[in-house]
Amino acid sequence: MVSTPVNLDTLTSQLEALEAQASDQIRRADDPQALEQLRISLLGKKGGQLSSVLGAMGSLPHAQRPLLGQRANVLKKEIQGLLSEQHRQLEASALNQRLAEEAVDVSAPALYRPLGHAHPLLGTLDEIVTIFCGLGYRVVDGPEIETDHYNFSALNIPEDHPARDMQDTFYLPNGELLRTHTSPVQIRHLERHSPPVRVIAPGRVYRRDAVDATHSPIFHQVEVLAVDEGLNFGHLRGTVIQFLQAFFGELPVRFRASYFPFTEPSAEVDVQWQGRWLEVMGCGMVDPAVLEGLGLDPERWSGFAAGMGVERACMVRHGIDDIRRLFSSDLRFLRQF
Ligand code: 2NM
Repeated sequence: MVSTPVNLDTLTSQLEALEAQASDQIRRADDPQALEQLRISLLGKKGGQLSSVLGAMGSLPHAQRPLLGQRANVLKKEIQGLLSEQHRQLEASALNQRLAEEAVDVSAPALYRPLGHAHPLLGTLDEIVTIFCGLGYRVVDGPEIETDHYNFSALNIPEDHPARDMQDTFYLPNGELLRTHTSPVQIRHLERHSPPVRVIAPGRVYRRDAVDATHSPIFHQVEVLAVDEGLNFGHLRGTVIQFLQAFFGELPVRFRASYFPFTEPSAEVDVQWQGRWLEVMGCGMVDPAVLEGLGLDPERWSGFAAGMGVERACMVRHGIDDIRRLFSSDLRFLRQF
């Protein structure tokens, strides 16, 4: 193989050509792998373009070698500088591109997620239950289909009482009935638990009432019962006032003498709400006949009881003028609560 003649000028111009070519190629390398390939092709120890020029240096006279070596070194540094600057720019633009792709517009409107909430009636029921639980009462429940015994007889309601009439109570073909109050739950509880007893019985009750602004054949009650030694009307009164002021706020409360077959004495309770007296509860001392029917000695045990309509409490509390709104499922109404 005949080697091409080399001299300082040809090698110098090769370096100059390499410099021009390298800076052009480096500027155009548009990804890190291409840039690495380029580095190998320019500066690689074996077969790199700079190494080829330096390899040819061996044919130069000794005196000329340092000069060319120096120029080659300068070029090597320059190429390295260009490579690392281009590398830095590629990294920076890759980062900018990722940031642009992953950008989140925090000002964009959120997806609409409809969020439900308690129906005002159940909200009211929850509050009532929470207040009595705070006073040490337990929640009990029982069947909505009842017998004449639990709904009436055990509560001292006589055979000829109008509440037993077909006009007032829903009877089933088999002689059972839909409970007209939650008192039967308390009778059932007392059959199985000896006093002292403090329970509340919330639940749905049924009466054959024509629907109007204040009546619905299905409504909800909470009944309260305490049986213990030494309970008197003062305990009843204190408990009722405590509850009503927790539920409605610190407003005036009054008791009016009344009558229920299952309590003696009995009272109706009014609260003064926005200047008007409104009846919100019935209550009384459990009639000794009811206790006796359960095998409890009325000389030893006494009890007090109270009952209230949840719809009514809810309506007074929220200023709702028609009970039918509570059963209408009209979202324009329900969303107000
Ligand atoms: C009321 C009013 C007065 C009551 C009585 C009883 C029981 F089971 F102990 F006899 N439970 N609830 C009662 C008493 C209910 O509602 C207006």
